[in-house]
Amino acid sequence: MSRPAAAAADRTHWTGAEARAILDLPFMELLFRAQTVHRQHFDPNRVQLSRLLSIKTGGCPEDCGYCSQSARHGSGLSASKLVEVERVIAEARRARDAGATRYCMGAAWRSPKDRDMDQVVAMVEGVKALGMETCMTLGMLDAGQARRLRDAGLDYYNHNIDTSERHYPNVITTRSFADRLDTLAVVRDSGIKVCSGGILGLGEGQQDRVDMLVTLANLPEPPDSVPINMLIAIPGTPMQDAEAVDPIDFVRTIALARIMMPQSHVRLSAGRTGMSDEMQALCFFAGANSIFVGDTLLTAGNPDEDRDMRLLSRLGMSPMVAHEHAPQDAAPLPSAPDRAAMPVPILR
Ligand code: SAM
Ligand code: DTB
Ligand code: SF4
Repeated sequence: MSRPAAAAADRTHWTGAEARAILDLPFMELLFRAQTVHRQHFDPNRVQLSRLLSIKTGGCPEDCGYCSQSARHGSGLSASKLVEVERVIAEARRARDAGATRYCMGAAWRSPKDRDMDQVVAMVEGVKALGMETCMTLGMLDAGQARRLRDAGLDYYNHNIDTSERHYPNVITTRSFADRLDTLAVVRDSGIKVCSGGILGLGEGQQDRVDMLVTLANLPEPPDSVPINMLIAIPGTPMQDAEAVDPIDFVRTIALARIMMPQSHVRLSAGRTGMSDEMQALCFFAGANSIFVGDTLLTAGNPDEDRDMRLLSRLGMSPMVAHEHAPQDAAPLPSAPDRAAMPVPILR
């Protein structure tokens, strides 16, 4: 590969072979290129903090092989009802006061029912009024539902493609890869920003990881946010015994995502409890610039706040402010000695 990183960053159409050649570069070369691209678009010392809340847990009719919330698997999770709007807003306020700038609400649905839309819209309006960025992940959407969410002020909609088109049927059979792309088009066309990524550790090969990123990067517009999850193997699901991902391969995939989608927030998403601090630091160096904070994701665990804040402080990294997207949006960074004395945000 002789193409300089900057030229690679300008690509809007990728082939699997081109992307694979980058993934397979010597590790130091790959990370140097990813960090170079990262610095052209973001402040490398800033990380975006999102908080997740499950607004409707369990009992999902879909069969996603990794998920604790599918009614078709034996994870033992019981189903609960849609959470009250007031509780969601109170939780979001606590998250905001503790430093999170984006609030992501997830429901274990194939798609929202029209009867649930008023409640969901009220959640978006309420969280938005707190000054936070809002994100929802509710399954498949139709155009009318997307319009309602947009009109309520929803900033992002998360809908993952999860893996490559080739590997997808080995993981999910109740909705197709094309269904996922259709929902992404509905979201994009409505004007809501797209958050879409996938999971590593579903038994896929390296080329599946590459092809998943090729699909995302070649969308009419790359997603604004790209969550890269490491499988949390849930007992009772078909993926309970899946082979763990090699940490170096995980970091390589983050670097490739950064190079292929230079302007997107790449989120080091589920699975951080299984990562060392050093692995997470490498992921940040490879271009990850967003994490979920708080000790619970939707149903599974996440590192506790103290560990995360210690890690960010040790790395001299500080949280982005809401709606911060580019280096010019960032407040000036404190100098190194000041950074040592920097207050660590308390996340509850
Ligand atoms: N039901 C909605 C949907 O699937 O579109 C929204 C919630 S779903 C839990 C959101 C995403 O979380 C999934 O697409 C998947 O990528 C990720 N996820 C779910 N379970 C996971 C697990 N055990 N490990 C890693 N990521 C997971
Ligand atoms: C995403 O890609 N990861 C988040 C968010 N989007 C909604 C969800 C992770 C879920 C991890 C498993 C659980 O908590 O049940
Ligand atoms: Fe349902 Fe979403 Fe879990 Fe799939 S990932 S089973 S759609 S909650």
